[in-house]
Amino acid sequence: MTISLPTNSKMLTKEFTFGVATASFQIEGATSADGRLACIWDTFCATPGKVLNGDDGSKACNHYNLWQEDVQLIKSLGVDAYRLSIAWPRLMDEKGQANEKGIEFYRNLLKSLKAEGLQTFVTLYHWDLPQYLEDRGGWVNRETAYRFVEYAELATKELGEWVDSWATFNEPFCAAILGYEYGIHAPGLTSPKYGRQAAHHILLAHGLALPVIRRNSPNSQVGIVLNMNRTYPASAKSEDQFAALVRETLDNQFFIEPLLKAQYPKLLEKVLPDHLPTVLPGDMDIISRPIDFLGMNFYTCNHNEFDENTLFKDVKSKQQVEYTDIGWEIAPHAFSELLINLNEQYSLPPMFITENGAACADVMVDGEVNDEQRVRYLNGHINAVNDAIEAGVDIRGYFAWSLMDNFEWAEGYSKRFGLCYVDYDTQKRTIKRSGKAYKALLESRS
Ligand code: IFM
Repeated sequence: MTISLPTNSKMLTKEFTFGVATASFQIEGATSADGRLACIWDTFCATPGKVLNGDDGSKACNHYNLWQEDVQLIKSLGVDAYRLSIAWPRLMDEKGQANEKGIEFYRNLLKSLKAEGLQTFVTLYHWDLPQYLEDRGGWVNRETAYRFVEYAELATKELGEWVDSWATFNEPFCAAILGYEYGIHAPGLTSPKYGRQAAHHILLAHGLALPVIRRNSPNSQVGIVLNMNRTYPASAKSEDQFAALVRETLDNQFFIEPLLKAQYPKLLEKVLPDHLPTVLPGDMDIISRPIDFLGMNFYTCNHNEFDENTLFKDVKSKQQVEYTDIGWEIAPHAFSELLINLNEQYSLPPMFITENGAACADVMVDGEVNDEQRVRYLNGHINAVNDAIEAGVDIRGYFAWSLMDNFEWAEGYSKRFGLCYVDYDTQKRTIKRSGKAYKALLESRS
């Protein structure tokens, strides 16, 4: 099994960027080194019952110390670009003063990536909010948006020279809704009112930071990364169709509509008015400021039926389908469909697929990991991107999630998403069969 594209695919030309992605908390470890402050995920991990096996980020992949080796690993995969995130709690102290040691770490990393000829895609916020800000209300507190702008100011002033592309946020849905509404991610709060208000403040922070980033880093592209799933009605019944519509509205449209149409979905006013945040005059103009690109993370699809109390409820597909090790259905057709639908509904900026990948039950045998399911997953989804491009969607790049196995949030280290296997005892990295297949695809480009 290989990963291959039609020979005339636009994805095989120099204009298309292929990369691998990671995030700070998931790989860095060294959570108390060099003045790094505590973040909400340190606290969440330390709270019994929140993260599987009581795992935490203190060691992770020890990337903070092994970054030079990791740059060589990235290079050896033959990719064009590396997507990483910066840990806010490494960069500044509680008073907003710069932490030179933290800045130095990212400066060295970025310079080394550039020296290797790699494009750098950097996310400012991939969920590691400093704990002292959560103690003041976190993203439910509007003030946090202004603190984010100060952080963005510092990060882009100090590091902008080596960054090709800045994303303000990774997956506002997860940061706000999983963290403040469903309570399964840090900080673990459980109210729709909190979740939607947190989402609004994250989007506001994004819009407020845009001119600051552009001023400090005029040669970089600036955008934001959303995650989306396609939700199908469990049956042809109109109530199930309604359920799927509400679910997509809450998960997808709630985030893309403010960015591209300066409004929250009208449907919510009718069916879930308590899911609408408090919006101050001028907020929607700030949130909808133009962006250079929209990042899209995609993994799976949902099937929903109507539920009297919650309006929608997840059910399993009635078809014969395949799941990954994290229980997510493999549905590449949903990926191309989602992208094509969005292109019809919105005037999209250039798009990058900033994450896509599979958690598999990988085993190391005689020094090799034969992750055949992940190879098939990547082949299906990369071809789904190609289908969307053929249908007219302007997609400029694709990043596999992830460079290497890492801390998978509430699942701890139990789920492996990497193209490279990490032995957490020895910190040895081994390129899996999927990593080799990805490399072979990239080498096949003219
Ligand atoms: O590991 C995460 C990542 O941090 C954000 N997007 C989804 C991935 C897989 O769950």
